[in-house]
Amino acid sequence: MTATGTPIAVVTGASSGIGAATARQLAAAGYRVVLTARRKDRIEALAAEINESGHQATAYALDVTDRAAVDAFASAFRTIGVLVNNAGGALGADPVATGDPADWRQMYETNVIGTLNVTQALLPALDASGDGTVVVLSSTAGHGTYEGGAGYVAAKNGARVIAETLRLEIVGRPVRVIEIAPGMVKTEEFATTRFRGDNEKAAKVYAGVAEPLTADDVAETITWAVTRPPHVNIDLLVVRPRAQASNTKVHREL
Ligand code: 8X3
Repeated sequence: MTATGTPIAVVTGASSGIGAATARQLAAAGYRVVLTARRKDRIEALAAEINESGHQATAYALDVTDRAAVDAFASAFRTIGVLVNNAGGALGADPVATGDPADWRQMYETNVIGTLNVTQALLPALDASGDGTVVVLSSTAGHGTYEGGAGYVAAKNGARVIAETLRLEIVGRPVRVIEIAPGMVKTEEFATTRFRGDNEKAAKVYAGVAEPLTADDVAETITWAVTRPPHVNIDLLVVRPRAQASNTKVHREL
């Protein structure tokens, strides 16, 4: 708790998409939200928007793969109520035979090492709150593979394993570990980042899908899970659009 008694929620990757939507919703739910991302201008603008709406937010530019920077960030907090490990993403959709190892490495760095860095650094402050919550945004990709997905699937399996293992290791301490695994979510950047700005390829991901999930849909599931009473641990919440029955079975109206 802070001096004013308002619990803090740290959201990584808060500059857009699910992270930004989660920051808005957790702020509305009564948390003082700390927005982190590499792009300072974006998180500062979002923090200003949240503050103007009467809620509380601050922005802190942070690259989750930079451990020294993460440690410096963590040293500013004595207690933290919630950590949402949202920073991550996909790069490329090439088959195993031709995938770029540099893409695989970068996905491991952001999705796995980034989550590890921030979770390790903030765990003492989460513990100190007496009622902490760690959220790991994995993906349905962390629960089943698909052609062209191996690099991302491997990285999201890593994120999933952090959540599962940490929950075992800290049982008895006052910290919950929640994994949220979204399927197809249409955000402004996920697919265009994956395809390095190729809008045509990015559009194909969602082609003919009547209603992919939105960032707000996922932020609602995160906020719901986080705001359950402290003794209730939502271990895993898988959320997909109705049109997506599995990673490889999507209804498209083309
Ligand atoms: C995103 C889901 O299907 O693009 O995390 O791997 S998918």
